[in-house]
Amino acid sequence: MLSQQELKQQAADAALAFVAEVAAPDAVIGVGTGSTADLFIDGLAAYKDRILGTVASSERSAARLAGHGIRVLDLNDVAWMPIYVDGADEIDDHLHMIKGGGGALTREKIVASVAERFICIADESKLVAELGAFPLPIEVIPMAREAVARALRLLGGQPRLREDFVTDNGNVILDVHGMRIAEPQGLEKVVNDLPGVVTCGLFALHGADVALLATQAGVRRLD
Ligand code: ABF
Repeated sequence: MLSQQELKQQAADAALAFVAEVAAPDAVIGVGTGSTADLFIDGLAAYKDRILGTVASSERSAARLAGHGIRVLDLNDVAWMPIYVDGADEIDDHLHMIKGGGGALTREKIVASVAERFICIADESKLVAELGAFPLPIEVIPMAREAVARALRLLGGQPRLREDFVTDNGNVILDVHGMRIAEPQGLEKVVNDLPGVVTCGLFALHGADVALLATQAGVRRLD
């Protein structure tokens, strides 16, 4: 029986096959945040001389990349990003995701938006029939916290301020519990439209292109 850590390692290793495929002197790899992404970063070190560099979705991942001597670039200087590799808190079989448990959702969405393909790496416990058991993280500009929280209650959720947490962008996170997410794309639009919301942790309008889900029987690929 493989542990959850070993499963994460398998998913991270599987993503390295995509790196091998796209590696080129001008290729930039988008790198996510979280414990599975950390394992991917460790494996990416072996490819650092075969790519131009990386763009990180958080200060934390940037530090880990730099620790391996992997070049970290400013997104504004990047012309080509064939893949973005990141974990998820939940993913459904349409490859819609909830992300942001680590609080890096805004930069994750920005970097992912530039990449040609989003490769999601996770153990199979993240695969769900319907998103929403994991509280939906929403990054909010601090002065809008209560106004956004009231609007989220009207949408049927119970927002809770993430205590003692400030995002890399200087904002706060509301974690919304109990929200029914029957239509992830519609809800993503509605929440993103609330004044003061920077980003909603639903990645449904642009979900993953490939999911590599580690199971006891090997890595399952969903496209
Ligand atoms: C991130 O990593 C997040 O958006 C998500 O919160 C998280 C998943 O983390 P882990 O791989 O540690 O389960 O990309």
